[in-house]
Amino acid sequence: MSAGTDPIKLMKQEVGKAAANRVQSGMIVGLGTGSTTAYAIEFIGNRLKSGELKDIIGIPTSFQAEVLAKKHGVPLTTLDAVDHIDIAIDGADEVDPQKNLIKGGGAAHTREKVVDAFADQFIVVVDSGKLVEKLGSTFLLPVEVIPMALAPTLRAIEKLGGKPELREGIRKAGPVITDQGNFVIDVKFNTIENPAELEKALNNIPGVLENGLFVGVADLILVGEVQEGQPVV
Ligand code: ABF
Repeated sequence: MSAGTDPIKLMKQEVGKAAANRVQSGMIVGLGTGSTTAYAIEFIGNRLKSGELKDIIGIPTSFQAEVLAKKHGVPLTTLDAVDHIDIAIDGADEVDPQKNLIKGGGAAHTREKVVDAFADQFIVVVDSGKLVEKLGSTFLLPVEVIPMALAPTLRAIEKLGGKPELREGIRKAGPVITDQGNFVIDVKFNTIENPAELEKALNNIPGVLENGLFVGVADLILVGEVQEGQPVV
């Protein structure tokens, strides 16, 4: 694998490796989405190939995670076939000092929250640019909504003080469609003073499936940063 000399890529690579090194033989591992977790999946695959790691099985949180796991030889199963998840490794878009997260930049937060919250230990892998004092400062809050409820949901989110926008595809015209066949609304809140309260209020809107606030779910945050040009975790 080569991350070239790009410090951000090197940082993501190092933090992905650090997370992969916490996986022990025999574990059931939740596999997240995003470019940082992609390195963790690749390193898990490398450890399996070298024989250093044996008998682990992955639970993917998205189609992207599934494709990457297969590419790197990480065996997969589903939640129906296990009674626990030892470790989940996943990325985030923002992390606050209380380890609360905003996730969902990859439109996969619904399945991610199921796997990450179910795991005995949820390890978040981020570069230092994701650390914020207050959630919502740098990233819009994703909300997954069933298509027929889009209009009333937009109005309900405005009543909560948010500025909602339907997420449009970049490569493909039209709204982004999640793995569940739903839409994603990205919401600007001036400040998110009480993430726990907002997470519940949003999920209480009829038609909302899940939102990207992960409150009290993360157990360990692995942060990559670059010091004197070298990535450290
Ligand atoms: C996924 O990882 C998403 O929840 C989040 O948007 C993304 C962050 O990706 P990256 O590591 O590429 O910044 O879990």
